[in-house]
Amino acid sequence: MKVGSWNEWDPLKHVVVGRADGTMVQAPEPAVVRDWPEHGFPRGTHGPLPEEMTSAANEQLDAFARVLEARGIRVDRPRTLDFGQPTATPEWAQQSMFGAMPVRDVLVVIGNELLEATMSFRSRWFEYLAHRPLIEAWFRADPDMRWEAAPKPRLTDASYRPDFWEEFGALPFEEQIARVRAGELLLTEAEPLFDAADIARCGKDLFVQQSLATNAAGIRWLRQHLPEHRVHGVTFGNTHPMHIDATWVPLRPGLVLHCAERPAEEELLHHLKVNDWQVVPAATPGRTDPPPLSACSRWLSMNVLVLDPGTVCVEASETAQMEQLDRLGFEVVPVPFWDVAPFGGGLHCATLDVHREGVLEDYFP
Ligand code: ABU
Repeated sequence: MKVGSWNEWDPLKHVVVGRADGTMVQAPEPAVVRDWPEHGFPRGTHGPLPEEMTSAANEQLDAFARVLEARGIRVDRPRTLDFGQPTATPEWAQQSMFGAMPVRDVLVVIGNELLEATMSFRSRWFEYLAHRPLIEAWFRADPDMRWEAAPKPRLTDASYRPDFWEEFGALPFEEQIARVRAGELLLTEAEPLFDAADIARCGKDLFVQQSLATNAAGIRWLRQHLPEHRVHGVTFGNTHPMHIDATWVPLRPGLVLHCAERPAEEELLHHLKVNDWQVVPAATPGRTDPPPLSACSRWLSMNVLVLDPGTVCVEASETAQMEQLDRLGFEVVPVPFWDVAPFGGGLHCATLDVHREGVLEDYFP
């Protein structure tokens, strides 16, 4: 048993695969406004995702776990909690939690360190508890594991721009993008906030997206916490940035898959180019619509899980994405996963790599 992973592509030995049970359409909170009347959740309502959707998602999650185990990869699963229960801190109360499917959002392994993210939604404040029994067991089993948790945020109203959703939604596209580039989105800079899924790991270099879940103070905290790394704060031309792993996906040394609809900053592209990295625009997704009951986009098509530098798991219906990765020299493992998408994401979102073989390398010397 070893906790250790430096990047997104070294040979995967141990992974967590999330669970769909009890996932909620969250109750309203400053960070979250849901309005899905066509699926039975008009604005202001909340509740569990339908039972038949949950069963279908769990079947695909279980099947994915079996695919990984058949390749000799150890798979752990989180526990589920009663995500429908109200929660509170001394400073706020929230009518529901969220779920335990997108493990990637909550936790990240950097070297031998397991780091719990701050999270930035009140409904996700306690989500780490779904994973704590696993983390405790790893800590007992691996004497070299470091266990860190970023400062637990207060998430008072001071952490959110008031009326953000109404005001931002009314802006023209170009102005929305300018706000994204300036880091003037939902979150204020009152305290460090980040979701772990905004981090893409490339050895010594960590690319961290400033987003609706991650602020500049969160990126600064990561930079100070990881002094041996180069932590790059990055933005993309995406009006609703939320997690980097359907936008900027390192596949192996020298190769990043990039969502061309969400252009990267010139500075980031230059950084890769001078180090001979190739930035490849991802294939157009097969689907035209986002998943139901979800804040994710159709670009989950590129939310792949790399098993080793030559092997990648891709959602089984995304044929263009599979063909592109095949042409790039990968063995492609098709994994049916679209029924999981409403529960918070794709194959990368649903997982946490606990152990990948390999050592810290500098890919951008
Ligand atoms: N949470 C990962 C997916 C984000 C997106 O669809 O862009």
